[in-house]
Amino acid sequence: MARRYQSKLTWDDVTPEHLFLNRRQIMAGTGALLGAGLIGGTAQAQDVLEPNTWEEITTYNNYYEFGTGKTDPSANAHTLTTSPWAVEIDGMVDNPGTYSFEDIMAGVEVEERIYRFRCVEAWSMVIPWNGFELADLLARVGVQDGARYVAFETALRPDEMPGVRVPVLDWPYREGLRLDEAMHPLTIMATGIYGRDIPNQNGAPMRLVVPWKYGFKSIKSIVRITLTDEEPPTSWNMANAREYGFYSNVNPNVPHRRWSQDSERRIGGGLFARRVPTLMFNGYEEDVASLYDGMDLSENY
Ligand SMILES: Nc1nc2c(c(=O)[nH]1)N[C@H]1C(S)=C(S)[C@@H](COP(=O)(O)O)O[C@H]1N2
Ligand SMILES: [Mo]
Repeated sequence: MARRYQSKLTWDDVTPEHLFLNRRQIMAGTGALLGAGLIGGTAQAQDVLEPNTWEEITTYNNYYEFGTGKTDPSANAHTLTTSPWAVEIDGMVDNPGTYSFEDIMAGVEVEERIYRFRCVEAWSMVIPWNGFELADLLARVGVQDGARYVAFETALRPDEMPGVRVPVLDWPYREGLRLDEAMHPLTIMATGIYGRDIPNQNGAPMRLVVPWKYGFKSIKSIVRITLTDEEPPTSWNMANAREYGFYSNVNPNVPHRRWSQDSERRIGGGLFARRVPTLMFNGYEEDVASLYDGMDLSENY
C-alpha cells in the first residue's frame, strides 16, 4: 500500500524504559534521534519534539461531557463504560452496520504516531498516540461513489456523563471531515497513548486525531460514523459559527475572533515555556497543503 505513512522509528528504538524515565533526563541522549525523524509526517522542526509526559497528556483535557474545566475529565471520566463498545457505521457505505470495538481492531493495523497537537486556546502538546489509519476502516466498510464527507458522533450517556446536563454544547458532540481529509494517511483513530490503552479522559476507546487541525476536531469516544454527500453539522460550529469553522486547520494567519493564533505555548513548561510561533497546518504543511489548493483559507477557517 503506497499511500501508507511510513514511521521510521518508534519509542522502542529510543529506550524500552521510556514510560518510567523522566523525559527530560533521557532527552540528552535521544535529542538527535527525536530531531531526526520520530515525529509523524514531515513536520518542520521548530524545536526538538519532546513528547509531553503521561501526566500532562491525561490531566489537562477538554471533554465537556465530563465538565468544562481542564481537570474535570481526569476527575470524572472514569464513569464512562468503554467495554463493550460498538460503532455504528452508516450512510453512503456498502457495508453499513454496528461494528464492535474488537471487530474493528481485528481489521486494522495499530502503529505509533508521535504528533503535534494544537488546541485552539493556544496551548500545544506532543503526543505519542497508538492508532490506525481511518482510511483502513473506511476501506473495509466500502465508501460509495458520491460520498464527500464523514460525520462523527460521541456517545451520549447522561447517566455516565455529568457534563451533558449542562447545555454548553448541543449534544451529542459532533464533528466532521471532508472525505479526502478523512482518507489522508495522517488521519488516525487513536486507541492508545504511550503504548497503553487510551484513558477515558482522552477519548476511550477510540478517538479521532487529525494533526494539522485544531484540537476540537478530534472527537472522542466515537459511536457513530456516517458517510454523506453534504457537509455535516459540527458541535463547535453550531455553538459559535463566527469563531469555529468547519475546516479548523491550524493557521497562524487567521486569528480566532477573540485571540491571535500565531503563537503557542507547550503544556508542561520547562524548556518550552516560552511562546513559539505556530506553524501553518501545525507543521504538516508539506503533507496536507495540497488538499486545500485553490481554497481561500481565511474564508474557509
Ligand atoms: N466528545 C468530545 N470530544 C472532544 C471534546 C469534547 O468536549 N467532547 N473537546 C475537544 C477539544 S476542544 C479538544 S482541544 C480536544 C482535547 O483533546 P485532549 O483532551 O485529548 O487533549 O478534544 C476534542 N474532542
Ligand atoms: Mo479545544
